[in-house]
Amino acid sequence: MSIFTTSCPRNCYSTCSMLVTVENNRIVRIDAHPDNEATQAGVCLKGLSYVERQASSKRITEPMKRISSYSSQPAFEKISWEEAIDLIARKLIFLRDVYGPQTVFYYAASGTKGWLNRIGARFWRLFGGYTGIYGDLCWPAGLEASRLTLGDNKHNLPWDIAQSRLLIMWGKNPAETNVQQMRFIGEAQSNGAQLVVIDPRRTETALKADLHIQPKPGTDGALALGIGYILIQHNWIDQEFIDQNVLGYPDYVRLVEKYNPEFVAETCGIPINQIELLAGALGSIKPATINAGYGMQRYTNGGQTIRALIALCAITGNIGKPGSGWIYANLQSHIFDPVKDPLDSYPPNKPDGVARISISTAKLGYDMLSQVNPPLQFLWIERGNPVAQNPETNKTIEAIRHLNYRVVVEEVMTDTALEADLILPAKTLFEQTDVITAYWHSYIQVKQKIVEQPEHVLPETEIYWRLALKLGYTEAEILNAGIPHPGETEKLLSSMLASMNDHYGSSITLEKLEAGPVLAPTTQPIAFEDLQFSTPSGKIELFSEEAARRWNVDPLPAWSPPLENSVSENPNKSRFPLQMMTPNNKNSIHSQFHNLDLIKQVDPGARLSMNSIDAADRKLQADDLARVYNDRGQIILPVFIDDGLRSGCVSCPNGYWHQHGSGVNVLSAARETDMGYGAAFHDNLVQVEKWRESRK
Ligand SMILES: Nc1nc2c(c(=O)[nH]1)N[C@H]1C(S)=C(S)[C@@H](COP(=O)(O)OP(=O)(O)OC[C@H]3O[C@@H](n4cnc5c(=O)[nH]c(N)nc54)[C@H](O)[C@@H]3O)O[C@H]1N2
Ligand SMILES: Nc1nc2c(c(=O)[nH]1)N[C@H]1C(S)=C(S)[C@@H](COP(=O)(O)OP(=O)(O)OC[C@H]3O[C@@H](n4cnc5c(=O)[nH]c(N)nc54)[C@H](O)[C@@H]3O)O[C@H]1N2
Ligand SMILES: [Mo]
Repeated sequence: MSIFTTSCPRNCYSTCSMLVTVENNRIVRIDAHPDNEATQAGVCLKGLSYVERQASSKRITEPMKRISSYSSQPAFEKISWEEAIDLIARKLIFLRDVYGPQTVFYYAASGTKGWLNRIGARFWRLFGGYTGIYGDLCWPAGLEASRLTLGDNKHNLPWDIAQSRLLIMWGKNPAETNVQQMRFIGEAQSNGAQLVVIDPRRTETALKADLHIQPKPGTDGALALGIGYILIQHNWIDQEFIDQNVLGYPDYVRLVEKYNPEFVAETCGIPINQIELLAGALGSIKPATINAGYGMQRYTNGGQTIRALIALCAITGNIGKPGSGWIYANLQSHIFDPVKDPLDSYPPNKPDGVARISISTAKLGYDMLSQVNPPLQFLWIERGNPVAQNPETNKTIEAIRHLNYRVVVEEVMTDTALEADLILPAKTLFEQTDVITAYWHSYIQVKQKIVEQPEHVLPETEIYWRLALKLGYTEAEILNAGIPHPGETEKLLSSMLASMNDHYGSSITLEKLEAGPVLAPTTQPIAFEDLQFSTPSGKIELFSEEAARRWNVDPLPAWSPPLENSVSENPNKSRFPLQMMTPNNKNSIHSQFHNLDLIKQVDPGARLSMNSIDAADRKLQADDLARVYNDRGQIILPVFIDDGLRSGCVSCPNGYWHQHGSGVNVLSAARETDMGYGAAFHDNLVQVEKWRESRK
């Protein structure tokens, strides 16, 4: 029996450090690592379920070739790695000769973190070029809004909020999505802090709040400007902080003039007294922290909304001090970026035709189909499940089926794997050593190889190595492209750590990380304590010329209604009157985990949450099956009556599988956010009707 330090590489705030017990090449126990101050209290149920996940018979452990056509039930047969690599190489050479290398579409998403993820793009670059994606499904509108306003995406270390006296969880639901944070929220509350939650749903987090405000979805920007109006009217602002650190305050004052409480109450659909209560709290309680989640920026006005929220921290002087600040994303551990390897820089859309073409991840299906020069013929997917997770599933499937050949590297038979011609088995987190960073705390961590993988599983790095050899490249050429020899991936990680150490004067080695997590060397425990903002003006920019230039938005954080929303003038509003939200779920990380027995025991499965008023209007009762539809598609879900949900909204978590009929992205639109090229998932109007009565 041995115990190893490792970390959870899922795309999740917490990015827990773990101690994992291994017996006879089996994972038998998972514990929290005591040295990570953010996650030492315990791992979540998903983390515990790795014991089952690692040994699961549902895992794909050999290359599998499709033997059925698309019109029949998908069927696959096992083939050897030699056959698989040979098949791929022949396809690639032929298609590159006929169409050029960009006929290959390389799609990778957020299934796992790790520095070795970059090897994929290096391989396709060696190949001569490829088509890739731009944008991100997750958080980019808010990242860009924070960068434009503050210069950097960073915040105080997680435990600092225990010192806060006023905590505003704005569109964030840590009780489900960042459970480790609840400990520090609890500490703050025991110290007397007030907790405000702003969310159209009465979430598990909202149940703990002193004040829960439920605005109409997509109206938070107006609410923030309305709070600004009251703060200014009562002079509850920090004039000295503003004079020294804020650009564009007089313009902001003019902007908020029309956001009087009556207008804001009407726009957001909330009582005036709640607006006044929140403004009163923010104007009088210090220090205060505003923590925004990522759900709220998945609208066509998401970036501007986030800018309007940060402005509240700026005008009240709640930045750069303990217990205060703006929490969105903490990229202080992403410190390899400034020392970026030249092998990873890639000139996008180079006109000579031997480079990368980029298409939008938010508009994936449409953009895939519209490529003509060259048309896309070959798809390689790893660490992603676009059929389930990208907007407009029916379009995504149409585009995937339109191709000539599809390779999917996967652990399990996902919706996307079911579309493949060839499935290659993927490693798990316990089967290859890598280094990972986080976006909530700022620890650098190792994710260790602690078990031998099943005989026919290869990590992506080795798949690429073998494929490159088969394509006829010499070992020297492959190494030169930055693709490590299969036995030398750890050497590559060590050399990356060494160049990082050179840059920062630090001394982080793999051996050190094997003992426990290490805070990134330049971590500022209190972000912006030095009041240095790397914006064009060097100040916090409420007025941002760059925002206007880059994204064609108002240079001020003005509010406008989202495109497909109950508050906008949308021609389809009468046909589709309900706003559909598709938040994240405690028991899964997007499309991962809920196929496991341990998780099934606690997870209720996909269901449509609905207010009883909206349900009664449609003669729906609990457990009835409802048809949820719009012009993009339909899904059938059991009804869950939830009077904590704002009337006019319905909700079902994303991540459930399309193959079970529960994929919510059948309904969402392939549409970008106002900045950052994110996906506006929640700009989504639907109608609901009875499909069948409950048989319970
Ligand atoms: N409607 C709606 N849709 C959403 C969202 C929403 O709020 N609403 N949220 C969006 C957000 S925030 C995100 S981040 C995305 C997430 O969407 P994706 O990035 O697609 O993430 P996952 O579903 O977590 O994982 C994708 C796959 O990676 C596989 N995988 C895990 N580890 C490895 C590995 O080491 N190698 C390989 N080859 N595969 C691996 C998993 O088995 C899984 O099937 O979804 C987005 N989709
Ligand atoms: N258990 C678990 N943890 C996760 C993940 C997971 O899938 N499962 N995913 C990880 C990832 S990749 C991400 S991006 C994060 C996301 O973490 P969060 O941002 O906390 O999660 P979301 O569920 O996307 O959105 C948070 C809340 O925003 C609310 N919301 C939606 N629209 C609006 C609006 O217009 N206004 C307001 N005020 N609120 C609104 C939703 O009701 C939801 O409760 O979580 C990470 N952690
Ligand atoms: Mo995400």
